[in-house]
Amino acid sequence: PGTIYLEDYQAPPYLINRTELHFELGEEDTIVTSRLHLLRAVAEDVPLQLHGQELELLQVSVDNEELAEEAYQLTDDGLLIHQLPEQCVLSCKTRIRPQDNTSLEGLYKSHRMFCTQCEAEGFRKITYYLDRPDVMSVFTVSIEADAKRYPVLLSNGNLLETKPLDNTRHWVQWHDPFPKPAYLFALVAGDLEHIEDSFRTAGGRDVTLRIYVEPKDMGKCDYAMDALKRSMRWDEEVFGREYDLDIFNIVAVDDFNMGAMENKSLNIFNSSCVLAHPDITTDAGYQRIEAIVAHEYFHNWSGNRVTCRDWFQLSLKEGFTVFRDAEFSSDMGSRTVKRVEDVSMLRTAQFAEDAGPMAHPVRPESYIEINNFYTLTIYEKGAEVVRMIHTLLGEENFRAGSDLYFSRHDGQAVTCEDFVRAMEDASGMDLGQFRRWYSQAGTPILSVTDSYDAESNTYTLDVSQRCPATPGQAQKQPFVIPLAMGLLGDAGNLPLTLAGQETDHETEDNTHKVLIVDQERQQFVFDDVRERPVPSLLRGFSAPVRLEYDYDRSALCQLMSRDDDGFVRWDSAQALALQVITEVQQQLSSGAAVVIDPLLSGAFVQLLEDTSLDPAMVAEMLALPGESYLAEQAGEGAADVDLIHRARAAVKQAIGEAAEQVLLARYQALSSVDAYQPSGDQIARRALRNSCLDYLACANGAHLGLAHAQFLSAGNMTDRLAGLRALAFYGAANDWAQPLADFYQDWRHETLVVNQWLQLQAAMPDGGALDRVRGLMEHPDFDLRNPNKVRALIGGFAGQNPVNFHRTDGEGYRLLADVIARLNSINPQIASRLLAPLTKWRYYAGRQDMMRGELQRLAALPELSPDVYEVVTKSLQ
Ligand code: HT7
Ligand code: ZN
Repeated sequence: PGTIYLEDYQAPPYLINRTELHFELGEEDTIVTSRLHLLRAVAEDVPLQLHGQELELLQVSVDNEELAEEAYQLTDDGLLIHQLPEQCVLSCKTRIRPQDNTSLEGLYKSHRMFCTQCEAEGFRKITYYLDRPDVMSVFTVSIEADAKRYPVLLSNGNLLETKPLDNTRHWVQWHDPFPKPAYLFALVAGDLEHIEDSFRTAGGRDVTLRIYVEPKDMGKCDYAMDALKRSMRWDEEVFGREYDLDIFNIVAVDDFNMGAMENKSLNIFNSSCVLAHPDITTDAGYQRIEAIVAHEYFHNWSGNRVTCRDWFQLSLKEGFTVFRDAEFSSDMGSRTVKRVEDVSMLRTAQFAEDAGPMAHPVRPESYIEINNFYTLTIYEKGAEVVRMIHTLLGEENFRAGSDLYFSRHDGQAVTCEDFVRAMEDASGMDLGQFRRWYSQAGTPILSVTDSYDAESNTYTLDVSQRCPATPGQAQKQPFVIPLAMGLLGDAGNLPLTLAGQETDHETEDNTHKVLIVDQERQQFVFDDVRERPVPSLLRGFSAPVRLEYDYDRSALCQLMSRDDDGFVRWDSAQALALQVITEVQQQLSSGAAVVIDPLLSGAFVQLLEDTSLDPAMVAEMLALPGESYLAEQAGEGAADVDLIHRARAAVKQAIGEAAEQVLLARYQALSSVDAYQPSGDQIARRALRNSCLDYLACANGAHLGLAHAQFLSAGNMTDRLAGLRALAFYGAANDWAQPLADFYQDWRHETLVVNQWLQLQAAMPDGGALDRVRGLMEHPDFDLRNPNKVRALIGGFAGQNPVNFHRTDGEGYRLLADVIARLNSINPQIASRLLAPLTKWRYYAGRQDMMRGELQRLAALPELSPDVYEVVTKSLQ
């Protein structure tokens, strides 16, 4: 497969002003007839190269005249047509087989339902087209199908007409007045039911809202509907964005490659990201649904009204929309907790991506398969880049920039550069050097040292930045890094006066500053500092960088308990735990006696004793850094999975023992008899209670009884699963075998719960995990063609069970590679995503050859999909 380069971008030679599609849905095949209203956009007569994949061409005509065979050519990736008039209607009739489409791209069947997924390049599997985001067209779509099997026929925009055809079939027509690229096209046909609600926009438009599901799921739509209405109101209030059509539909589908898709007015969702009920959905599940419903809705402006010129600009819509959905979630719940969750994920997974073989800038310069670039870098780091612009410009200027971006580019397909320019133009700020965040890959390292002069009362921060080399980028230029900070003194945060700068008495908060680090080395001197402070650095995680500052443990404890910034309090707890776990690793590997610093358990006891603190925040602070994060922190060639596991478990056990009384007290006090609500307050209480249970069960087998009792009596899925997980992680087989079997019996009719059951068993650290996973692959509820099941069982094993995935006999790697080899032809997108844990081979001491060996085995397979080929070959370089 070939590489595509950003620098080769050329505007399309033809436009498609209008697109008419007709679908004849059948049980054997589907016939698609297109009428494309073409206009040549260049002076000279160039042939038209339409994209097309896995299509059977039945007929092609221009202005109603069937084309002779020599007038066109079928090529490897589409249809080439010579000598077209400057303006014409090109019509193609093609046959496709959605029933056989296991890639879940284009038109496919999920159970008895037809549905589409066109982003990024799936439309070309439906008909011949200019399948690129800068070709925007007004779509009119008619669908005919058997009326009994498919009573509901949906597409984008407004329903124009519906009529019965003969005694078994019916016909509908939809029209979307907004020009859109093909990747936003959608079609759904099935025997679906829906709930309905309405929303009045700020401008007075009444919008009908519907959520379509299979009849069995009708009781699980209400939460998503409420989340949708909250999102619509929030986008009006915070970004001034109103919905623009009279109808907004969501459809839930069981077989889906990702979370959801923002097709214009017809969002299609993975059922796991929309269906909710207290019996089957955990608190985390509810929060995820709210965030994803919001994310897809927000795309109506950031993605649909203003879209991407080409796929190198993907972060233009994804980074901005993730930033928007994170702001929404922060406003709906706790801002600090949301920030902590996002940063924790970014530092564990995106930093690893940035340090690995697939590292790429937020705006990549080349790719082989675009599906491989729906990454944490594009989404999460892209959102961090937008967040930094927000920090640099301030709330008001940022909103002005966003307004200008939307008004200037409404109806256009644009670039990241256009976004940054709108921000500059609205604020008057120069973001010239800041643009490097879009073009340079890798995570910058911000190194800070300090000194205090008690005579002159000056405190100096020496800051330097560097960024490791990434594939194709050996040298990096300095980034613009907003470094939010404060100084902690004995009685709290100190007032800040930067030498040479007037003190701004106007600002309410003179204990917080954002320093702009834009050179390799810089010095910041603070005057009038009356005591040696502890620096509170990178507040709110103001930039996606690795911070190096040599904190001693007592400084970390001070920040943890007293700093004004919630993120720094959490981060200090993480840093303290990291230091202690690393020390225990060293003790274990040298054979020295294991001594676990009581400072950590003491600090955690203090946190637990303080009932004035937000329980959700306490739960976050008690969460020890995960094993993947610890491996990432160890660095290349230095991660010893077994040692990490043992050290982390020992520290956890020590905390559980030292804090036993307060853990028990809080566990009891936080119990609730209230009816389940996914409210912030209840979620926070359950989070802390289950974190207490986790420590207790880890520390002392006697507390497994608590876990078992909770499992049996829980009135909601969060508590039930937390009880089961504690038994499964800390008990012996006779503690968990029966509860796991009972759980399956109770919930086997709920696919989404069965997936949780698969995932839990895949992640259990006991020595039987590999055989159990192999066994579960044969379970009637496992299906290699369903991405949710593959993610739960195989993804759960490779991503959440480090000790078993990294078995010394290499069997864990073999299992993963075997599955990838099978999925390569079934669903290349999922196959390629599953590869991620193998690509991290450089980290793992003593395992590198085995991991590479599996990658080499995959590389040698015949007929490797471009998706898998790209990741495997780049990982082996
Ligand atoms: N814009 C969408 C990205 C996407 C996708 C979604 C579902 C299936 C396959 C997909 N390929 C790309 C989802 C989003 O970011 O909102
Ligand atoms: Zn998105």
